[in-house]
Amino acid sequence: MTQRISLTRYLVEQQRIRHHLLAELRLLIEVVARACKGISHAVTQGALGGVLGSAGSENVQGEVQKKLDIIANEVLIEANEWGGHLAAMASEEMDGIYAVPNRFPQGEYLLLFDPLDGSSNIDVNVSIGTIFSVLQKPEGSTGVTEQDFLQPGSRQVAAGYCIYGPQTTLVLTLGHGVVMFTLDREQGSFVLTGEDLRVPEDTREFAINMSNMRHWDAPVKRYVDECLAGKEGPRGKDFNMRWIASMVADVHRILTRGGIFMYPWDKREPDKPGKLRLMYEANPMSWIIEQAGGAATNGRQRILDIQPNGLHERVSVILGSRNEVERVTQYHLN
Ligand code: P6P
Repeated sequence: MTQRISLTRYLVEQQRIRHHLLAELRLLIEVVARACKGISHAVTQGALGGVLGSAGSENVQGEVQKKLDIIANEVLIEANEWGGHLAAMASEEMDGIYAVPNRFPQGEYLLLFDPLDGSSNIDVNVSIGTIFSVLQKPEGSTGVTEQDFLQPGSRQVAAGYCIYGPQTTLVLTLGHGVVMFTLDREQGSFVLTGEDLRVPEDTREFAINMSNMRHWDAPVKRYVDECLAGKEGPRGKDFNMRWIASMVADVHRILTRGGIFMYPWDKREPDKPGKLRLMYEANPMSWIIEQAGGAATNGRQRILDIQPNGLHERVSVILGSRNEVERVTQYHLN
C-alpha cells in the first residue's frame, strides 16, 4: 500500500522545498482544513443534525441563507479568529471585512471565503463546498481596510476548495500546481490522493445553465449552438452537457476530466457582469484551473488580471479546458 501523506506532512515538505512558503501560511491552511472538516461533519449530518432548510434570513447579497450557510460561516470565522495567522477575513455571508480583534494574535494574511457554495443543493443532497482565497496584507498597512483586500487574483498566495460530496475532498494550490486530499474520516485527517492535477486542453463537455439561453450575449450563444450542432456542425464532434448548479462540483469535475464552465453576463441584470463573485469564487477557482493547465476569462480578459473595485464584485466566468475557453473568448473579441 502506498505511504499515506497527510496534509500536514505535505505542507511541511513543501515548506522545506519552497522557502517562501512561510510556516504562518502553512498553519493558516491547516486551520482552514480543520474548519472544513467541521463543516463536512455538519453537512453530512443533514436532517439528523437539524441543519437543513432556511435560516429565515438574507445575506448581504439579498439571498436567503440556509442554516448551513450560517453554520459554515461561523465555523470558519471561529477557527481563524484565534488561529493567529490572519489580519482579517471576508465572506460572501458578511457585508464588510472582519478584522481579527486585538485580543487574538494577529497575522499577515487576508482570508476570503464562500463558506458554503451551492447551498441551494443542500436540501436535495447534492455536492456543495467551501471556496477560499488567501492574500497578503499590503506592506506597511497599519489597520486593515476593505481596500487592502481589493487585489487582483494574480496576487493570491493560496487558493482552494473543499467539496462535500460522496467524499470530502480538499483541492489546493500554492502556485506550484494543484494537489488533492481526501478526508479519511476514521483517522480524521486529509490524505494526499492527487498531485499535479491537469485539465485536458480539449473537451466534449460544457457546463452552463441552459434555461438562460434567451438572455445570453451573441458569442456565448454562438459557442453553445456549435456544441449543440454536434458532429454535423462546425465543431465536427458531439458534446455532452452537465450543470450541477454548484460551482465547486462543476469545477471539480472539470479539474478531474476536463470541460468548460460558463456563467456569463446575461441581459436579466444588464448592469451586472454576471452572477458569480470575483474575490471568493472566480479568483480562487481561476487560479486552481490555471495552475492545472486550464484557462479562465470573463470573456474578454484573464480573470486573475481583473482589478477589483468591491469586495462582493461580480464577474462573468468562462473557465476550464484551455482550447475551449480560448475559443469562447475569441468569439467575444471578434
Ligand atoms: P443557477 C450557487 O448558487 C452558485 O453561486 C454557483 O455555485 C453555481 O454555479 C451557480 O450559482 C448556479 O446558478 O442560476 O444555475 O442556479
